Amino acid sequence: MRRVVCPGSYDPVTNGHLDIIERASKLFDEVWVAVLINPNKKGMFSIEERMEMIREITGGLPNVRVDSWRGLLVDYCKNNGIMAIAKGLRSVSDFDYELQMAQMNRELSGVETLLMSNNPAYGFVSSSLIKEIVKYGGDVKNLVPGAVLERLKAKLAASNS
Ligand code: COD
Repeated sequence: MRRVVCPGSYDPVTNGHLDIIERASKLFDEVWVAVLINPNKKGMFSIEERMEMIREITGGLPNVRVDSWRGLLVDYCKNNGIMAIAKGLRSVSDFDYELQMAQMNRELSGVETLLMSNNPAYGFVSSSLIKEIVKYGGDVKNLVPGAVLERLKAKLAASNS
């Protein structure tokens, strides 16, 4: 069983994330999408909301499951028999950061990291930019799945009421 993890904050999941998850699902028997909990960072969406959105948009991918984890990613991999970490690369600055994490994770546990070139259509997409644009009334409908767009609009409406 070849099992890979796609880890992230996913606050919220974007089309860029989804592209990586879909492509990983064609390469591995199982893809575990893990929402990593960072106790020092309060997000826009709760961990449960993030997981629900990912579940909704990956419902058509039978070998994808969604989970959350607080702690080191390498411990999550060890506990769950995960052989590799799949990440997307958008830019040179992503590369510097991702390479450092890949090397550290390999040093800590031997787990391999697969750095996948991103879909250029989403090379400029990040969860933080999406949230900022939505906050100021911008249109992100081509950049996030429909289910995520609805949740973003609901959050905006709630914060304005
Ligand atoms: N196109 C393609 N890929 C993308 C895009 C896009 N537009 N946007 C993001 N991605 C990919 C990137 O590979 C990114 O790594 C991943 O999706 C997740 O992105 P985010 O923004 O949701 O999440 P990050 O970058 O905040 O996630 C960082 C982790 C949570 C993975 C990292 O901090 C971690 O592993 N934390 C656990 C604690 C730990 O083990 N720390 C030691 C690390 S060495």
